[in-house]
Amino acid sequence: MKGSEAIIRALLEENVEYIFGFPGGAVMPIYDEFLEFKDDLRHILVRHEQAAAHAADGYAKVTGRAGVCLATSGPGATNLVTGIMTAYMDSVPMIALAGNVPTSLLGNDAFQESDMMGITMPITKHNFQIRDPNTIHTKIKKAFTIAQEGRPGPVYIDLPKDCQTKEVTKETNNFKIAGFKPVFEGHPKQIMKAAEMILKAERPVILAGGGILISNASPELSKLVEMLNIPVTTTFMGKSCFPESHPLCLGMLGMHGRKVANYAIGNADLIINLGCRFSDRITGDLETFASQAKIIHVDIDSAEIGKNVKIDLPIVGDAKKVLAQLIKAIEAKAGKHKEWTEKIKRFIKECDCEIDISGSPLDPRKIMSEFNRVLKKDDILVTGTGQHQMFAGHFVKREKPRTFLSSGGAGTMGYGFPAAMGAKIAAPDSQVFDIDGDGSFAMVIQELATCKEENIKVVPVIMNNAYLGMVRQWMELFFDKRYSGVHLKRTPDFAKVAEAYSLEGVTVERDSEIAEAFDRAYKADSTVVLDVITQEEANILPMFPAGARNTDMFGNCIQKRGKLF
Ligand SMILES: Cc1ncc(C[n+]2csc(CCOP(=O)(O)OP(=O)(O)O)c2C)c(N)n1
Ligand SMILES: [Mg+2]
Repeated sequence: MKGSEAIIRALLEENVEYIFGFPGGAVMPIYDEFLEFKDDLRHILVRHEQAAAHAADGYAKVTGRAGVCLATSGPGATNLVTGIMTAYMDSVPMIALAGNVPTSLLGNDAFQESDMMGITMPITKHNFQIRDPNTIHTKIKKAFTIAQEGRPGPVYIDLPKDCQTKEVTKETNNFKIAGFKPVFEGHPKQIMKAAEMILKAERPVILAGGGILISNASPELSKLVEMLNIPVTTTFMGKSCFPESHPLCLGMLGMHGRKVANYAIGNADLIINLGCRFSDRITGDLETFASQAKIIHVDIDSAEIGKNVKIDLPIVGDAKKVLAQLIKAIEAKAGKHKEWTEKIKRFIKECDCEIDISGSPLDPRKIMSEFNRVLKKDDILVTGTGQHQMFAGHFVKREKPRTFLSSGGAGTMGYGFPAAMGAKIAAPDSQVFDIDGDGSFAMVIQELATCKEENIKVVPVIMNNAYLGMVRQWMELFFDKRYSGVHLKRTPDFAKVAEAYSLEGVTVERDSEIAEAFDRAYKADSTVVLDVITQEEANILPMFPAGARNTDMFGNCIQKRGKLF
């Protein structure tokens, strides 16, 4: 068997069903082999390699299994880089494969050679170069283990062309990975201490991060909340891990979060962090962050504990396992914190403000209200990066894990549309919406061809404010409204572009047109682009400036700076 066949067989052994890719000289043996395996492995031809990586990311976020993408060497491989980095920042399991020049030419600046091992080193969990076809099976298996186990992340595999064409003669089979031993169970002593701290606390808050989604710990989280009556705030990456209609759900915290979430964190006496890495977008000023609280931090990656915030009780382990241990340790002790919980519940209600706001041009919140009307529990909402992303994080309610996907750590414009394609492949029975910006969508607009030709139905809803809105907002607020390089001026006409790809495009300008357009898109069999013309200079508020205190939120519902309620 040739190396190219061994590569595909190794992928099949890992139950890979889809591969998002774009061909070229250095991967032609693999593309040739696809023809032999077309019933087992579906190759989805994207129109830019970055989209292949984002699609693999979207697929992985929905399934919890590694998404796979493939590119040729040199420019094909470097086009994957943004997608790999995006996955790395959000701990997404991914296998990124790319061809390379034959081993005899490595390091010679041969045609389309790029040092992807060097380039991907800081943006992958690990990378492999396969120089000997006998190691293909072993290295691919190890790559999947590393990508998926413990804290997940992308693994890059470099495939020099001769390892694809040479015969596999004697496969190696040492699958042990030296030094790789994720810890899943929390230390029993730490669990007991945590249980004591939780039962003693008067104003506890659970801070649930993306780790809850990754470890599928939502049922355990709900159980603990029911037992103890503790309010829950989720990070942007944790959105959907706890039902947002729950009376104890505070919603998202942080810079663009809900004021009740920031209030609760600022006034808590105990924070139970489950799988969240205390990013600067949630902490703001570290000196004053959660200044009244003791902090328990549960994380599978010990390197995250104490990295940004001083911790009182660290627990290294998998969120699901640790939650189960905590539940056992606490048993059915009656829920206390009544005074705190009742107060927080009142504030939560106050925070659920009216967002079905009529008027022309359209208020962005009107679109969020429409999403809350249209989206069913299993439907998936993916976003681009910018104001629209934060509007969605703040206002759209999600109830089921893995139904809200976005690029949190990297904030990658262009993530939404291709990630939505990957999500749709992973969950064909769900409707997949991509709430996107006019700037973000334009970066990956060519993927309309992929949707058309591969029969992938997603609904991009472009919040067309004619601006790189988030940057414009910062210029308005922090640079004396000196707008520079942010006006996109409504070019192109997105509905017409959709038509050029033989897809339906609808421009929405008035309140009265929204519901019909959404319903039409919902019912359609193929991709429909909704170009929603919104107010040009609407801001996503309240917010706190970078590095400020959580309680320094301003704007919108906040009457007096520094006083949230
Ligand atoms: C690839 C990339 N380039 C630049 C940025 C910086 N940036 C963050 S938000 C933003 C504006 C996004 O504009 P748009 O997609 O129209 O969304 P809006 O904010 O208007 O909703 C920019 C330029 C980024 N996050 N990603
Ligand atoms: Mg915009």
